[in-house]
Amino acid sequence: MTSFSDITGRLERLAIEVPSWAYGNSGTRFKVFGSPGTPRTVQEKVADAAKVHELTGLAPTVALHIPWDLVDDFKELATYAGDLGVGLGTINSNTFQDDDYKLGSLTNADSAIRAKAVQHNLDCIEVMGQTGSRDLKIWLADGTNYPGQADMRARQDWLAEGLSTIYDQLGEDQRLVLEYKFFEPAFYHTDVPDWGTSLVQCLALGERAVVCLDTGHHAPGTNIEFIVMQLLRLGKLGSFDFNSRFYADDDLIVGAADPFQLFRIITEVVRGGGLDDDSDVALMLDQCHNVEDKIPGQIRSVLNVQEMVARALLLDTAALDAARTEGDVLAANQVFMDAFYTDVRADLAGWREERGLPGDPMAAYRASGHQARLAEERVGGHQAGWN
Ligand code: LRH
Ligand code: MN
Ligand code: MN
Repeated sequence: MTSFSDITGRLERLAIEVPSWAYGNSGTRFKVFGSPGTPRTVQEKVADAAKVHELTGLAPTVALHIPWDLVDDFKELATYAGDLGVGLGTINSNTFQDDDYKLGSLTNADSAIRAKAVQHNLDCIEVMGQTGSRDLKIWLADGTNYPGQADMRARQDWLAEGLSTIYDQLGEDQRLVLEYKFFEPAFYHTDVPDWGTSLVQCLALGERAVVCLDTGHHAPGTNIEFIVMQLLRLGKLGSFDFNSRFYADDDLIVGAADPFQLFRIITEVVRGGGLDDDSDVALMLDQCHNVEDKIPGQIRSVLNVQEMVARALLLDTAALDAARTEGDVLAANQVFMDAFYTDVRADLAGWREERGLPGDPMAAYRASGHQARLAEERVGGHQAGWN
């Protein structure tokens, strides 16, 4: 049996990257509700991310989205972040908000638009040089709405071509991380709809091209932990975009909709070595907080991941192996469920306090009055990306 004290070493090393865009106002196509205290600049988003790290010790880096988070001097931004106790992480390349990309970016039939999309990614690599980021994350909104609209096959070839030009410009320690999503904004076909497509494109590129698995990007009922297992087995799982969903790409707080699914996923991460010291798997959040306050929304999220990691680490793997070897289906399932149902909250609270952190970061944030101060100081915050 593993006890809580056996797993604190691994918990100590747990790091969850937070997205800059989680701190901006966001919403649906029906309404974006502004909330008091919303960041007005990239610096303020970074400061909010730093607050999450200060109270949890879990979120040492913040991911940027370019051009949403464009600044004149990224080195200066990195120094600013460092002074607040956090680093700049993954650079997300955005080729979905420019009119030119209406019919696709890296897969557009127009070679001039493809070249523009490639150039944007090369610009992102420049940014990575200044921020010291390891990962360039590419998610494409590319796809079509109607059968016959485009040549799907040609678009795969253009995609391969564009990605390879980008990949060639990466530094030796940098990676290209290709994210997939089964639909939206395109509703008929999407150019990188699934892990298979992402994987084959990455395999063609080389070792430093890896897949990003966003938990909200699958059809309902998909066994996501199987995909996690397979990508880890192949050494091709680059990163996670964690969030949770009831319907499609809801981007709700990770672990909120289906904690058991999160447990199953993290169990496979542990099994596949994704939390080992030498692992390159990056754990990130990709969420929006449409109706709740954003900083505590992010605090809740990283705590949810931490809790589920603790439960997964407590899984009695010896008992599980024994039950499996004996073919005892029910015993194996019971061992698994016992770990899932283990309440680790008190242990985690005590352990946080030992390390000088608030035992209950949510309560600490509430009591700090920080949110009210931000609301007073910051007037005119805007939607994620409107910088
Ligand atoms: C696409 C996505 C992708 C983007 C982010 C804003 O749905 O998950 O990761 O970069 O949302
Ligand atoms: Mn994502
Ligand atoms: Mn998404």
